[in-house]
Amino acid sequence: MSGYEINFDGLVGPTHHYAGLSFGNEASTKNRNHLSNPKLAAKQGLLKMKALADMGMKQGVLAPQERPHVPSLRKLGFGGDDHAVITQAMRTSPELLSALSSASCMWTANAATVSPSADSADGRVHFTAANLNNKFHRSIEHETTSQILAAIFRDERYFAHHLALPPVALFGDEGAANHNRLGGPYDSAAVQVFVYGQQFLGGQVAPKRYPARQSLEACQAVARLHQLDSNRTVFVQQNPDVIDEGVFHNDVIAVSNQQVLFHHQKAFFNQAQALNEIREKMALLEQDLIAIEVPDQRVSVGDAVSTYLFNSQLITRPDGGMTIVVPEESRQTLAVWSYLNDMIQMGTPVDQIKVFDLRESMRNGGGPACLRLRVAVNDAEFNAINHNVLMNDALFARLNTWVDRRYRDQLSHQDLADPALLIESRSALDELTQILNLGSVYHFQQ
Ligand code: SUG
Repeated sequence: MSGYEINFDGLVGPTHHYAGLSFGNEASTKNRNHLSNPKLAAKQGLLKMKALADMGMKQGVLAPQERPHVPSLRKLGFGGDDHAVITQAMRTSPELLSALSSASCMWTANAATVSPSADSADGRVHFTAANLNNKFHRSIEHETTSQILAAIFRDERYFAHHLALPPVALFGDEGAANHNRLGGPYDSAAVQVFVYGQQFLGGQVAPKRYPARQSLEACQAVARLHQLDSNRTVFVQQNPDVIDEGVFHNDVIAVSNQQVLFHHQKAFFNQAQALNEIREKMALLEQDLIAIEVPDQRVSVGDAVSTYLFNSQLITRPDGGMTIVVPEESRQTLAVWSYLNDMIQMGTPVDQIKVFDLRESMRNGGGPACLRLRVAVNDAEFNAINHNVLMNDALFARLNTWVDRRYRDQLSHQDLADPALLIESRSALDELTQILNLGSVYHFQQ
């Protein structure tokens, strides 16, 4: 098989905590104010990255961003030196300090939408940073995300970077969490499937209880920027009823890899029609869709949301078989675990299950798939990226030691105002910049 899929996982930042910031994401709401363990969170993530690298997968690391984000606090009127900014924010608006301290950039599925070069008219890999406009704490991520991506994918002959879309609901964009790609080899043309929550101009159907974060208008803009071919692009509406049950991103109810689309019976609006369009467009590329549809009777939407069965990663191993990477919560729920064990006997390419403990991230609504951004590349593109971010034994050991030395094993809301935390986080990122050779992506003063 030619081409590679590289999974870029977000390294959890030193201020990881539970702030209840994401209305519509039930884990985030439920775990508000629980004590967090940033050190454990980072190590759980690193273990997943290392395990995939050990399986022969290409695995990258995306660096966390500076938090608390003092420049944003200053924009909101908090003044004085950095310490004064933080203590003043804690005194007058602890919620704002918490939002601007969120380590949410760890969920790199929301960092950007990525289109491989085989799909784009100019033959380059296109990246559009997601504006994450629906949630204030995430809306500040895209600027640094763009810089980090540009520091990894530097060569303009191969890589094209687009700024985030205008930050309004009409163009609400949550990146690759609402984007699937169906086809054959990673470096051949495939069908890109954009899943939106709501059409804002002239749309009829929308969720009632929770927000639709992704708009059709954003999907269309990204498809234009990435120069995609309309014969190989599909726009599908997510079922608004499942958004109202806590499916805040499409990757909580569906995941794809090559020809396989693993999804719940209630994932999409007009599901049969959506699958037909995908199937027909794949046929133009001489590819057959393998749709694994999970009946509601076997796994309810509620169980899908609480176990993150669909927030799994489907990866193609070097031997050609596929492994499904699920969080421990999927093993803990009988209906889900029994479905998974039946699924690997169904004769589809998915024939192996791997389970990871990602509890620290899961408690904020982030499973295995949320933690990674997929970038499909050919050989020349692979050689052109910054290889210092690729996981191997040496990087794993270095990052583990870095986490051990730099991270706290407990963090409460009160701790966010601790001036020592700001200093610790900045010096940790400073060292990380050198480990990953990222140049000057952070702009703080040491
Ligand atoms: O955007 N949680 C993230 C989880 C993102 C999951 N990503 C994907 N499904 N791809 C979100 O809702 C919670 C932060 C807090 O409440 O402290 C948060 O931002």
